[in-house]
Amino acid sequence: MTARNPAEPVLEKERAKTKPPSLFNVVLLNDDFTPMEFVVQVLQQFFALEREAATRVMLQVHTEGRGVCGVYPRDVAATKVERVISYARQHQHPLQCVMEENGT
Ligand code: TYC
Repeated sequence: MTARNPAEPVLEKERAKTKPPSLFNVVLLNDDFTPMEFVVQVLQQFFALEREAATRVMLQVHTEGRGVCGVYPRDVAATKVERVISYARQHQHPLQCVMEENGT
């Protein structure tokens, strides 16, 4: 290797500082009390799912304990979680909804 000329400036590659914004899964959790029909309506109303898709997600949550309702940027996901929980509480149901970073 030839030694570099110490009089010559060294230009180092700058690290990219901007990552694409993270996406978040909005996840519905199972419980023993919220009626299935209420969950289906929540999935239709807040996640724009057709009745069939909403029923599939509801049944997945019911049997497996949790299910992804949708994938959104951070702010949108946080608002969905807030609205779903607030709506469920207004109707006296313990339905739980959380967001988690989507690794992919
Ligand atoms: N396990 C509830 C029942 O048997 C139904 C349910 C499904 C509740 C999905 C919450 O996120 C949920 N009535």
